[in-house]
Amino acid sequence: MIKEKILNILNKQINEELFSSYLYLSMSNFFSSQNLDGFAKWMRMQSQEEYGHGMKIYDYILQRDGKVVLIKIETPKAVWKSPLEVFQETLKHEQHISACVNNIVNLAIQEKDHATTQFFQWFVGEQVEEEANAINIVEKMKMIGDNKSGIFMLDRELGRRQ
Ligand code: OFO
Repeated sequence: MIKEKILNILNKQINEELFSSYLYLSMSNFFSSQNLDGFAKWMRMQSQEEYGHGMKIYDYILQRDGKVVLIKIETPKAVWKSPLEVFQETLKHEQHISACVNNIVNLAIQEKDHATTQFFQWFVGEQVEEEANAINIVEKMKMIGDNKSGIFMLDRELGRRQ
């Protein structure tokens, strides 16, 4: 049986992942309103990925015979100053998620919950990738600056995400 402390932090993490999904959907919506369809597609796919992360934890709790508790998802921000600001916030948000994942692993180790420690290794690896993707886009956007054709090309590149 999963310990209550672990169960609570896992339920909180479902909420974090679903909020991430909601935040990225809001960013996608913002990009659509700016006619940046490639960025919008990238963010929409990211939103779906985050939903998947939440459900991965959801299924894990059920597997461990725990109780899933769904809590209120906050309203995400809807307007940003520039595409660069959107991706800078994405990076900041992913760094926050990495800290949440590390806290879960720390607690699982402390509570000698080997199953949760092992299960969360996937998330540890995923966060390295998520942060690297955001850094990569932020750096490209800084290089491009206000150059419209650069933004157009990056929009096209990100729109190719499958
Ligand atoms: Fe972006 O990795 Fe989940 O939250």
